[in-house]
Amino acid sequence: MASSTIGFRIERAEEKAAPRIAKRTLLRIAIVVGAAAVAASLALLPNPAHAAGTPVVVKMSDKAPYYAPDKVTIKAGETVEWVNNGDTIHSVSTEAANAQNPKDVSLPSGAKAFDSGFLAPGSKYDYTFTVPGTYRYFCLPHEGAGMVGTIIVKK
Ligand SMILES: [Cu+2]
Repeated sequence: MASSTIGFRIERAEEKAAPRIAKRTLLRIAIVVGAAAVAASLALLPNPAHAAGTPVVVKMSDKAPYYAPDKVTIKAGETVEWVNNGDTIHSVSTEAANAQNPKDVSLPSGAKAFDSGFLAPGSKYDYTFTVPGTYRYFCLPHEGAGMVGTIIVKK
């Protein structure tokens, strides 16, 4: 009596588990297919930097121009992606408290400061700008060397 109850429970558990695994597998396939479709569509675009939904890329390097381009104009809601192409750490910061020169930082009123933290060579930092205005930012280790940039966000 007791053992048949246990057996029944195990059977029920297996029945429940089976469709869950199948759904997960389907989800994984969908993600892979979706990612492949996105990659294929990006490859076909003539200027991915300004295509909807793709970030504008600013390359960071160890010598001037440290941020390339150092001045970028985007629309509100667009994303900028900083990519560290150098051999040393870099960062992106609008934290006035961390700047050596207050002129190297500016934020439109209502915008919150952001800071990437230290980015190792090869790593990236994305920030989506929602508040229009002019943003001046700097690299924490290299502000003194002139590693500063500007993002202008239009409405
Ligand atoms: Cu730097």
